[in-house]
Amino acid sequence: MSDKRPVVIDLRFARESVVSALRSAFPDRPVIDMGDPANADRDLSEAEFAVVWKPDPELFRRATGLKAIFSGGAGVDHILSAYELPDLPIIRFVDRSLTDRMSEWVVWQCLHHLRNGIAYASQQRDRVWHEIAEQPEARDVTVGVMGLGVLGADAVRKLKVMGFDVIGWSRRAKSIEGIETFDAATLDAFLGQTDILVGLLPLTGDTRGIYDRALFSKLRRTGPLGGPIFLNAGRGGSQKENELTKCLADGTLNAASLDVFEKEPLPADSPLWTMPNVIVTPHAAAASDVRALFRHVEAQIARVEAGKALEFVVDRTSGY
Ligand code: NDP
Ligand code: OXD
Repeated sequence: MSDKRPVVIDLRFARESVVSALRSAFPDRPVIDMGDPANADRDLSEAEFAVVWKPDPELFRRATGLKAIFSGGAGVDHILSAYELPDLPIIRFVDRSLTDRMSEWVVWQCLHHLRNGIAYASQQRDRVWHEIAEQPEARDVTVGVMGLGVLGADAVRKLKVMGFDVIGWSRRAKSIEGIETFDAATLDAFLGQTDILVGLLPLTGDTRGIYDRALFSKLRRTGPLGGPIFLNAGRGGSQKENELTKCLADGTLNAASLDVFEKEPLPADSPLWTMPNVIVTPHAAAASDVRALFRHVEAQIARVEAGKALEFVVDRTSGY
C-alpha cells in the first residue's frame, strides 16, 4: 500500500486514451480518475496533484490539499480563464511529441499553400490536367511566425530547413540563429515582410482578438503567393472570426489554414467550412499524447520529491 497521496485526473480527452495510459502510469501512488463514474463523490481532499483538461469547476473546491496543477495541454487558457483557481503552481505540458506534431502541421500547411494545394485538389475533383506555371520556391516566400515559445521556436527551425525565409515575433526580443526576430514594438515591420502568417500565440488578455482586419491589412501584398495567407494553430480566441471571414472573401487574405476557432467545435453554419480558400482542421494540429503527458507529470513530481524546482510553470500575471 502506497503512503503517497493521490493524483487526481480530470481530462476531457478521448476516454480510451486516458484509461489505456493510466494502466501503466503513477505506479507508486493512488490515482483518482474522475472519468470513472464510481469516483464522482470521492473525497478529494487528500489529492496532492491534479492533471486536468477542461475539468469540472468543482474539482478545485473539492481538492483542497493540492500542491500543483498540471495542464493536459500546452495551453492553460482552458483553466486560467474559466475557473477560480487556488494560488498554486500551474504547469504546462511541454513534450517532444507535441512539439513535433505542431511543427508538422505548420510545415504541412505552408507547403500546401506554396505548392498550390488548394487549386490542385480542386482540379483533381474536376479531372482537370493543368500545370500551374507560376510555382515560387520556398526561398521566395517569407513565413512570419507569431509566438516564438516552445512551439514557435521549433516551427521556425523546421520551416527554415524546408527553405522558407523565416521571421518571428514575440513579446520579448529573441535571438534565434538564422531567423530575423521582432518584438512587441516592431510588429508592423514584421507584418510588412510576411507572406504567410503563422499564429502560435497563447490566448491571454493581450492576444485575444489580435488577428483582426487591421492586422491582416498590414501583411505584404506583393509576395509571390498572390496575397497573404493566414495559419492559426494557437487559439481561436485570438482571431476575430467575423473580420477574418470578410478578409478571406474580399481578398485582404488570399487563403487560410485554421486549426482553432472562437467556438469549438466550429458551428455547422460557419461560412469557414465551405470557403474554397480555407482549410479547416478540428483542433488537431498537436493533440497531447496521454502517455507522454503522464510521463511528464511523473518527472515533475519526482523533481518536487527531490527538492528541485518545477519546470514549465505558468506566469499567472502574463497568462501563459
Ligand atoms: P510558450 O508559452 O512556450 O510560448 C508562447 C509564445 O508567445 C512566446 O514566444 C511569447 O513571447 C509569445 N507571446 C505571448 N504573449 C504575447 C504577446 N502579447 N505578444 C507577443 N508575443 C507573445 O507556448 P507554446 O509555444 O508551448 O504554445 C503556444 C500555444 O499554442 C499554446 O498556448 C496553445 O494555445 C497553442 N497550442 C495549440 C495546439 C493545437 O493543437 N492547436 C496544441 C498545443 C498548443 P515571449 O517569448 O516573449 O514570452
Ligand atoms: C494544447 C492544445 O494546448 O492541444 O495543448 O490545444
